[in-house]
Amino acid sequence: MTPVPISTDNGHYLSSDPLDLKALKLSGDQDKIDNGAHQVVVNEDYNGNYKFAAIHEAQVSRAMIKRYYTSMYDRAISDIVIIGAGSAGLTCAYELAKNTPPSTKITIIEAGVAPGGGAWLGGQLMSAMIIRKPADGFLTTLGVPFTDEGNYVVVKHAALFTSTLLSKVLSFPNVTLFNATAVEDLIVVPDPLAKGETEHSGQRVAGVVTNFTLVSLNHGTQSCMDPNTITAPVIISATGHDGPMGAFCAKRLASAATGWDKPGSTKEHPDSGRRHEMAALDMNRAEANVVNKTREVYPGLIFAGMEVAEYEGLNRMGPTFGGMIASGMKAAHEARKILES
Ligand code: 48N
Repeated sequence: MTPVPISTDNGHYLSSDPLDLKALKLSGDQDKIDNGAHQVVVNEDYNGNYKFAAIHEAQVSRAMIKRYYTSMYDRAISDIVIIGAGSAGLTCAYELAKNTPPSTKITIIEAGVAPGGGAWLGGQLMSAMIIRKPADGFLTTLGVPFTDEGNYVVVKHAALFTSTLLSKVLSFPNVTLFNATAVEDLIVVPDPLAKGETEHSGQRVAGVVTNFTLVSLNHGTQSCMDPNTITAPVIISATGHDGPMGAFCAKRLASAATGWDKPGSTKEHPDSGRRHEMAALDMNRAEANVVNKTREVYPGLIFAGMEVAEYEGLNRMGPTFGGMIASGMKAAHEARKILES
């Protein structure tokens, strides 16, 4: 094969192989590099001669950039946004993905690099996860093994539940997860037809304002780190009760959309008597109340999981997760009712 002269900064590089990666690099023939035109010689030899397929650094960067920003572009308008990838948010995502048309764009925004929230461990950093019946049915649906103790079941390690749920949720083609991404505000638009529980409706939550979490946590150090937006007719906020941004929408709704006192005040709302702090632990009251109070509390905004306890001032339940699963389920059903109305 006649050598292919490639002009370079310091003279010519002659290569007789047009698929020679160095030649392609020097020629800057990026398309050829990107589509792997160069030779793929691999050797899975663990005796000192292991060979990976050759690659150009640009291929790695472009493979990530293309997918991530295509997703961001595509999900700028979503059908459902779920804020928080903890046990409630992930259960909700699973239930929605399973029961809505595959074209439904379900977008999960998770502030942590690692999704999963508080469900990687049981209580007090102990590993077993306790789930009270009848929420154990969801474990059977997922195929998570457990020990039956009569009125409750035990998953040997909470990470077994969380990792299984995560893998199932991310396997749905219409579910997109943006982790290390925080919701740092809500989009609230006037909507004269919106009727809600508070006298301040006539507005609708119509989307979320996002930023990379590290940016959201550092607004005080830099100015103008402007965020991104994702619009959707239904937002499900399952941001838990602790962590740097826990109970995000409960606090935001209290401070911005309804003019209530700052969250954490014990002053009760004049109409609904709600407080914005979680009450003391009581497993038997807490789990059923969180489930029963999971609903659209503001036009376009559904609370799920411990954020319900924060918003309603309910008891907390400590390290038992059946309420999170059932709340996630109920939030999914509430969201479908809105979408189908
Ligand atoms: O696990 P969490 O914190 O929240 P839930 O409601 O899914 O489950 C709560 C459960 O783990 C308990 O707290 C148990 C039952 N204990 C109760 C008790 O009495 O102590 O997941 C929330 C997720 C986390 O991964 C956060 O990183 C994320 O939400 N998050 C956010 N993501 C995006 N934007 C935000 N602003 C934001 N805030 C929190």
